[in-house]
Amino acid sequence: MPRKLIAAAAQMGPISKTETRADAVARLIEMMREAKGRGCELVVFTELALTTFFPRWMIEDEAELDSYYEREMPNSATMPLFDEAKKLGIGFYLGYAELVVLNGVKRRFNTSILVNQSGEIIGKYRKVHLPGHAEPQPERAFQHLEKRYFEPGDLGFGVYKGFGGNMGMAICNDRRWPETYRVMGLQDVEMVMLGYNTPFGHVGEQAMDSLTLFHNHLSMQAGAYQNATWVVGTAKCGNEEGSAMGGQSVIIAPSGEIVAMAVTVEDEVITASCDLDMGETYKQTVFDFGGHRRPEHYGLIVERPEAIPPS
Ligand code: CDT
Repeated sequence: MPRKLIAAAAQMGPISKTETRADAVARLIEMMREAKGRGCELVVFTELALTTFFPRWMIEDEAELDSYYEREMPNSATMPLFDEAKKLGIGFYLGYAELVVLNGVKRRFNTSILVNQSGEIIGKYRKVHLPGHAEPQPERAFQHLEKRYFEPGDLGFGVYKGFGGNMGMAICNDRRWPETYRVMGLQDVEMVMLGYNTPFGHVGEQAMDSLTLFHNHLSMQAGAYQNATWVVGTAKCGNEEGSAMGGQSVIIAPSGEIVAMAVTVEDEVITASCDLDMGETYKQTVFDFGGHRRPEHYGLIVERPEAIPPS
């Protein structure tokens, strides 16, 4: 009996600076209902899904900066999303900016949670790979100040039991790093969920920037195939406050094949029926980790000789 999970990526078009949490949550709920209507048990929202992508600006006023973060989850603004999920019996991944006050010190994380079909949080992840800069770059039209506004996640890449399988989370820039998938692959992950906000031209090298959409898929397809896992990648995209961001949200099978892809840069739900057993075929053959991986020969943990012997 195959373990089928019907999953959705709920891509979001831009969220303007003036949109409230209630506005964003209403959009998420509408897409959640659409996903449920198509038989989904899980909907993957994007990174920082409740606000505009504020790291594009240098924000000096602390109260203004704080206004982009959630101090608790759920809270009064997001409770309608949790209530609707419970009513519909659908789970979700949600990205948001998290502010924790510990011993009077503010700690800021770029966070995602996994909520089950009963509306309970069953997993939490804090983004590890923070791109961009800590100081503004005057030559740039838009900043990317994630290094200023967040600290690296301290929860590791956990894998959670839920939705009939082993579920993992990552956030945006994490998707470019093989370690992200491998750490979860070594925990038998069967579906990696991630949201992203990827502005065009963010590197500042034309040759590389023209490959933004290619690199987006390349990294997720490679991560899926090499770790025999499903990957659901959900964009926030379109022209947000003058910054154009890539879309092409995808659902990728353990074969590395894209089985569903968004075609707009607006709110758009894509779905796929994901056989969670599919990865097992790969894990018993080409990616039999136990049989074929040789970490003891990778040279990382093996002592190197002090000096190369004379010839
Ligand atoms: N949000 C995020 O991590 N975006 C990065 C692009 C910006 S790098 C300056 C990404 O890897 O997609």
